[in-house]
This record gives sequence, C-alpha cells and structure tokens, in this order.
Amino acid sequence: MKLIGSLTSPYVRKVRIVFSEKKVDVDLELENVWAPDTKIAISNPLGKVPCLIPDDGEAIYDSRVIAEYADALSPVSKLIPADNRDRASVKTWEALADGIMDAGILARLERTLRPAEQQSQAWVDRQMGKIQAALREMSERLSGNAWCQGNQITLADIAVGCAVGYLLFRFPEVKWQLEYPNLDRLYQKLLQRPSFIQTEPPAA
Ligand code: GSF
Repeated sequence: MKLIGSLTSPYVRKVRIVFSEKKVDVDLELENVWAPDTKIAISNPLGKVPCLIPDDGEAIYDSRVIAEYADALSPVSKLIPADNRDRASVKTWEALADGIMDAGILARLERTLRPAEQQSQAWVDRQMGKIQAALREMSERLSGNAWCQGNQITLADIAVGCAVGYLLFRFPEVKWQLEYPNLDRLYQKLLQRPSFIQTEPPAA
C-alpha cells in the first residue's frame, strides 16, 4: 500500500498518524503537487494529496476517506467509535480541525501564489476569522476533558493535533497556546506519541 503525500501537508500528516496508531505499514511516496511536472493527477484528478493507492490499485482520497478506511483495516486502537452519535461527534471534530487547515491554506496561498497587487486582505481576514472561531469552539468543546471524545484517543484528537501543529508551523503569529491552554495541554500530550514525533513537519 502506497500513500502519496508531502511532509508539510497537515492532511497527509493526519493520515500518516492514523496509519501509525493502527500499526499498519504504508509506504510514503513524496510528491510535490505544486511542481509543474507533478504526476498526482494520474492518481487523483483533483490534484491533491494525500492519495492512498491500496494493493488493488484503485486510488482512495481524500484524507477523511483514507482515515476511515485505515481505521477499519485493523482492530488495533479504534479511532472512530462504532456508536452512530459518537462517530458523528468525532467526525465533527475532524471537520473543525480540517476547516482550520482549509482556511490556513487558502490564506497562505493568497499570500504566496498571488502577485502582491492581486492579494485581498479581506479574503485573508475572512480565513483567519474562521481559524479563530474554530479554535474557540474546539477549546470550549474540549473544556477540562482529557480527550476530545470519550476517554481515549480518537481521530478527533489526531485531527486537532495536526491542525494546531500546522498553525505553529505556518502561522506562528496565531497565539493559540496562550489563549487556549486546554488545547495546548492536549497538544503536548499528543507530542509524546511516536506517531506525532515521527511526522513533525520539517523546519520551514
Ligand atoms: C484537502 C487536501 C489538500 O488540500 C483532504 O485530503 O482532506 N480535503 C482534502 N491537499 C493540499 C496539500 S496541502 O496544502 O496540505 C493539496 O494537495 N493541494 C493541491 C491543490 O491543487 O489544491
């Protein structure tokens, strides 16, 4: 099984952590989707990573689909609960965390891909507002609990860890650790895990 991805994508990191927690081996094939000669569209017509190529050869994307598929591959450490309501809760946490990544990437692309005179500050502000609102919601939801959902690690914690880790990586000016100490406590706990340590993004 092959995972096409990059070392800096938070979505790729999320699914790599899921595979690691599940103790399922997957070969990471690095792909720069922004390079003019990228071959990613052969596997994923949307041109995005992560993209999983299982042994049957039929591509699986996007990260939420890959995470769910990976969780069902082995009984080790269930990351998505079987109960329908709990499952929806975990997936909502994941949607919040992915929403932070989506908004961050849109804001960053506005700054890095567009010529300065075409950049819209209002657009960047809109995305940064989403990040702030999602962080506030995650902190309120987490409250004083040890984990996002239930009493063990789930996909919710993994997704949140990747989202806030992405902010530290690309938006160090967002001071979420000071503002939301409970999110930072969760993040510090996640950082002890080999799955998080092994997937730290490279120095920018
Ligand atoms: C998002 C993947 C994505 O935007 C998922 O897998 O959950 N909803 C999808 N990946 C970026 C890499 S990154 O910035 O994390 C990507 O491949 N972008 C290329 C493009 O053309 O948008």
